[in-house]
Amino acid sequence: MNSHLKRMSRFDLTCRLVEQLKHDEAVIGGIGNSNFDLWNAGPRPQNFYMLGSMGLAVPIALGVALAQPERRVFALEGDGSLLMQLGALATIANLKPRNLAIMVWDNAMYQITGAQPTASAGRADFVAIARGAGLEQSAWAADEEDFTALVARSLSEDGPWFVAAKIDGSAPKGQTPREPAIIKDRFTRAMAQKPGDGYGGL
Ligand SMILES: Cc1ncc(C[n+]2csc(CCOP(=O)(O)OP(=O)(O)O)c2C)c(N)n1
Repeated sequence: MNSHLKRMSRFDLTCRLVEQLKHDEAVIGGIGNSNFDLWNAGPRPQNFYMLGSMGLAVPIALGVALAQPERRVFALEGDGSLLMQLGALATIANLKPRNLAIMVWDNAMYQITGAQPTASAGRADFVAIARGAGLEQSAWAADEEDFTALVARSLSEDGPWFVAAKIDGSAPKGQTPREPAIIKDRFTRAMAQKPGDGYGGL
């Protein structure tokens, strides 16, 4: 099991990811805390903030990765939200988008709606699930340094990647402004810019 893993801060890990981005990488933040901490790590037009439904960060990221194979794409998703859409992992394993990386924040609860326990508070192990779906490059981040190293690998080596991190119960400091039309417009305009000069992606 994974009880030995360090519980980390979602915001700290999100900052570690964002700091390693070069410019054009797309980052899709899942509903609630996942996209709030992505916003708090520093707004970028290449970020998409999912405001309404659980389970959509990974499918949206898959769509972007397939549409733009030259762009690196990250999905940041909470454990409860990933559980809503586990089938996406099997789809991704079969499609093998080499530019896609999935980061799962496992706090073992539906934190934002009142900390109800998720299946990973019991026996579910997300890395075992991802491997079983066919995602071979799947790993738990043991600590912050390990997470940083896994992000570096997911930026430089072919995916698809699946990285899960045990996180603590700290709440985001602020929330993403509730401006869905602006978020969509800004993101689609950013995606219309092809990865260009200085892009250190694929
Ligand atoms: C399809 C769907 N079901 C239920 C909700 C209500 N809801 C919004 S966020 C949330 C919990 C999200 O849990 P998780 O993804 O683990 O993130 P956390 O809050 O723990 O950061 C729930 C139940 C929703 N928005 N969409």
